[in-house]
Amino acid sequence: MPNPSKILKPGTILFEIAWEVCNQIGGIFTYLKSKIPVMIDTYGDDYLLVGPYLSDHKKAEFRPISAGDNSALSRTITVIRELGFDVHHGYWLLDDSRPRVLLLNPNIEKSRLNEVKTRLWEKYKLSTINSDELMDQVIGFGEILKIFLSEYAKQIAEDQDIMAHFHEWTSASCIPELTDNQVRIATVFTTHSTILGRYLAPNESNYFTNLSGYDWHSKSIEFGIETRVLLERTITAKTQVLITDSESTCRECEIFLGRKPDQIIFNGIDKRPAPRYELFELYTLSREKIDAFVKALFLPSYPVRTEKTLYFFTSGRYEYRNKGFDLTLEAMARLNGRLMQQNSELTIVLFIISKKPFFHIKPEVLEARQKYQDLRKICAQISERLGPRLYATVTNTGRPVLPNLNNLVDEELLRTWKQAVLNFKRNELPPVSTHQLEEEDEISRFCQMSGLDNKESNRVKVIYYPDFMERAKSLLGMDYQEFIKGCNLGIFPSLYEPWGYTPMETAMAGTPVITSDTSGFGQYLSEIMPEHEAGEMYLLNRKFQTDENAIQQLTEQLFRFSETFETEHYIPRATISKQATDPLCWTNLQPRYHDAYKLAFTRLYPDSGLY
Ligand code: 1S3
Repeated sequence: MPNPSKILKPGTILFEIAWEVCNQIGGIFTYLKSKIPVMIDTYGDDYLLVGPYLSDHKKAEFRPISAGDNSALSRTITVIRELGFDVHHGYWLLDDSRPRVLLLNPNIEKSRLNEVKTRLWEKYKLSTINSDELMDQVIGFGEILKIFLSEYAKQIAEDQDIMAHFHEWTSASCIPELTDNQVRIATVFTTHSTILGRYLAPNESNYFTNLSGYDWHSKSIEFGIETRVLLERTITAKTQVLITDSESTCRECEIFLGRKPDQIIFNGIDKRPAPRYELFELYTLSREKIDAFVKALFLPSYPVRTEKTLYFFTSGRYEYRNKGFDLTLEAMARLNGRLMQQNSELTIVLFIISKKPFFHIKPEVLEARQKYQDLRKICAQISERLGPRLYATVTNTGRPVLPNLNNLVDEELLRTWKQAVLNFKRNELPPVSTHQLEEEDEISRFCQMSGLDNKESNRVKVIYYPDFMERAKSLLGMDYQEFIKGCNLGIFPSLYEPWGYTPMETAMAGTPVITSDTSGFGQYLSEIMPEHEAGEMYLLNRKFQTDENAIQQLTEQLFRFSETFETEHYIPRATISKQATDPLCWTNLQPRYHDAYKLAFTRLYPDSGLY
């Protein structure tokens, strides 16, 4: 394990700041979660995460630490609270680590917010008067953080250093003023995407071909995102060091943000994939749970044969076109048509896991799950009683004649069983979405229009799960990591995907995966593993293709995958080579960050000769 004293000056405090600290939205959450164990090993108590304290904050994931000591941190928190800001210090309760976090309530008083807005206009010509809720929170968060860091710099010893590593523009609006006020803090800004990239890729035809010709200013006005882009550009210009995670985002930084990143650092993993045999065992265990859920949901309406069923899934931040949900659904609809035409006996269940506002889990889903569990319980009771009685009957008579089984089960149990079977039946089709959405979205609309409505004759069924899959509240009784291990294929034909943790996690779980040539991970794979070695990991060409072209490719890939299973009864698992995973281990990527941190200090203290 690297010794921090050899990396940065002993006692250097490292703040890692992101909007997704204790606040799951997309890939930055996974980035942090996977990196934290290595950071704690290296920096121990000198490592502190900072994020927003939001009203729908998951209290279960945060345990407050009661203040009381006289550390610089406690003293600073006291000062900030006295200024009227809402600050929470505690532990982030993750599965395998408990880092210390500081959560700042970004909803600051209106009059204070307006003062900051005026300042931002006067100093940087950032017009935020008509901003939306997110922008107001970003500014509020930046203001508290600026005051907090400036105060903290006063509270610590003069020879102690502070490193602040920000992720994405949402967490970094205080960088310009920290730099201009010459607060003695080194700043590193990692942009995991660009705002214009997220908007232009799904809305402009031939985005990748035209990339170098876009004018950031006119495009940001056209899409109504001028203030956000201006803020992102100001942050980029003022940070000491700029990092991004893939070649394509690096180009975007040059074109849209006007600065070439100092480094491209790929995203990492905290664990190497388990051995093949273990992954297969995990597949079987998780698969049983998925089977149970699918049976509970579908059996009340019509029979399903899970031994002839494949589980496909897609997931990620809800960005319908960027994450390729549109392509996945269209290809699945076409696959359905082809399989039906062939009278295939296969069933493909597509799970779509992406967070969307919902009111509640649909009562029919909870009911179906409950009734299925009841039925299983009764069946287990019957077999428990039947076994010894059957044995006794045969041993008593000594004859190999099967007795009337009805006579071996108690009347009452039989009646309960019959009732449970009758109760289990339902006249409606299995619901496409497991939750009652607050409003109809593109996914539900597409399923309705294309006939992916879970009717019996369809060979492709859809389960849309619009929430994060966490063990405590998961309908399937497992978390996302366990779930993906039990699936047969992860489909991620993203259009805009700077890196792509979703396909990477899928491959690490041993589950076959389709990713696209626009994702950083896809590009990495294609460079490091020749095609014939990329065991069950497929690359879809999207970058310079029309949507129609990409849909045809994807449908063909899905069809071939399903056909192989139907004809060869073979369950493929993905294998990712050590050569591909080793460079992605956080322990191996960490020195790259240390270089970036040193560079930031060199720029902060150009004449010190210390860095
Ligand atoms: C971003 O999160 P997203 O899911 O919105 O950052 C991730 C971590 O760097 C990256 O993997 C992903 O491609 C981006 O999209």
